[in-house]
Parts: sequence; structure tokens; C-alpha cells
Amino acid sequence: MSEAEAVRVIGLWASPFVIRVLIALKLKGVKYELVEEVVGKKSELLLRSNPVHKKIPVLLHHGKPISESLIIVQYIDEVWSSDAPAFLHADPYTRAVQRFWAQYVDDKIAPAFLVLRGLTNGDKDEAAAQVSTALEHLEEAFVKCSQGKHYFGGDRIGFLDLVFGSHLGWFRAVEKISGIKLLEEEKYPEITAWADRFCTHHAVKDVMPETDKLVEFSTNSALKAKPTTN
Ligand SMILES: N[C@@H](CCC(=O)N[C@@H](CS)C(=O)NCC(=O)O)C(=O)O
Repeated sequence: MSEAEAVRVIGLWASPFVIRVLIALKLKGVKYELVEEVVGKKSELLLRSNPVHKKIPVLLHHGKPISESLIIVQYIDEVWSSDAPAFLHADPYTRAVQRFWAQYVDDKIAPAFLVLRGLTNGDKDEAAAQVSTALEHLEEAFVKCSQGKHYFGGDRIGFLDLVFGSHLGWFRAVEKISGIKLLEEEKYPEITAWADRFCTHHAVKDVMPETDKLVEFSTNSALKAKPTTN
């Protein structure tokens, strides 16, 4: 495979936004190279590839950059459409519902985790309450979307599984860091069972980071960020 044909992901092993892209590529059977960024520095390649947001992940396909993980996952689904079943459902309404919840997950869970990790200012109890509300909605959404099957996508991992599932490593790490239990089996039995299934899936288990590695990563990031609140 020539350089121009290669699929490269500019990213970092710990980022949920990167993890979902890597799982998507694995599910489609696409070989990729992870070009790791150094925490706290932005490489020339990243700045050149994502000059607007300057964030990871960026997918480089035939050397052309695509940014924003939700867009990247949909791009992967479209380009490698015949290599594996689609992440997004054929029915437009079902697609819209999955996109709605995917956006909801990123809007509610990712920012709350940053507060709970002490990386951004904010009230930790409020952040934990925001995650609980999200989990209540997602528990219900799972029942409706999965229709008694194993994943939000039905029989197999779909778009919403990728988006929500990519945050699962951080649930355990954030619980350890904050001392607040978030994913309680008694309260969210469907989501807890789904989370176990997702994390042990063959396309997921090698890219889902271990809790302790994430805790260590977060501690180092917090030291670098020097937050002004506790
Ligand atoms: N909406 C973006 C979020 C990506 C994002 O927040 N990436 C973080 C790493 S987890 C980042 O690059 N942060 C660096 C920065 O904000 O400057 C996506 O879905 O790709």
C-alpha cells in the first residue's frame, strides 16, 4: 500500500473520539496507522490537517484530511460500505434517532467527564447528575433502539454503539478519579450489560484502554493543565 493510499489516523490512544474511529476501521477490516500526538503539543501534521479546530482525530485517506469524529465514522461507513454491514440503519427515521442520541452523548457525557476529572471548571455534583440523567435517557433509548437485541444497532455494533461505547473506558476511570459511582448495574441494567458486551467485542477490546492507564493519563493531564478549582 502506497503512502497516498494508506489510511492514517492522527490521534491519541486515550481519546474517546479517536477510539470510535479506530473501532469503526477495525469493524470494516481497514488497515490503518495511528499517528500519535504528544499531549500538550500539536504536531505540524495536525495543524495542517485540521487548521479550524486543531483537534484529534483526523482521518487521512489518500492524504486527504477529514475532521470531527462523528463525520469520520459516517465517512468510513460510506467509503467501506461493501466491506461490512452499515453502521447507520437503512431507514432514515432510525438513522435520525441514532444521530440524535450520538450527539446527545457527546454533548452531555464528554464535558461532564472533563469536570469530574478536574480538567475544566464546574461543579462535580452537577456534572455527575448530568451523567446520571444521560444514563437514564440512554437506558430507555437502548430498549427502544435494540428491540431486544444486543446493541443499539440491533444484532451488531452500529453508529450509536460506536459513539457511546467509545466513552466506556472513561466511565470506570472517572469513577476512580472522582470517587463517584456512575454506571450502576442496579439503576442501568440494560446499559451495564451492553457495556460489557461492547468492551469484550473483538473489534473493541484491543483499543479500549485499561482503567488504570486512563487514570494515570488523566493525573498527568491534570498536572499539565493546572486547574484553578478543585
Ligand atoms: N467534536 C470533536 C471533539 C474532538 C476533541 O475534543 N478532541 C480532543 C482530544 S479528546 C482534542 O483534540 N483536544 C485538544 C484541544 O482541545 O485543543 C470530535 O468529535 O472529533
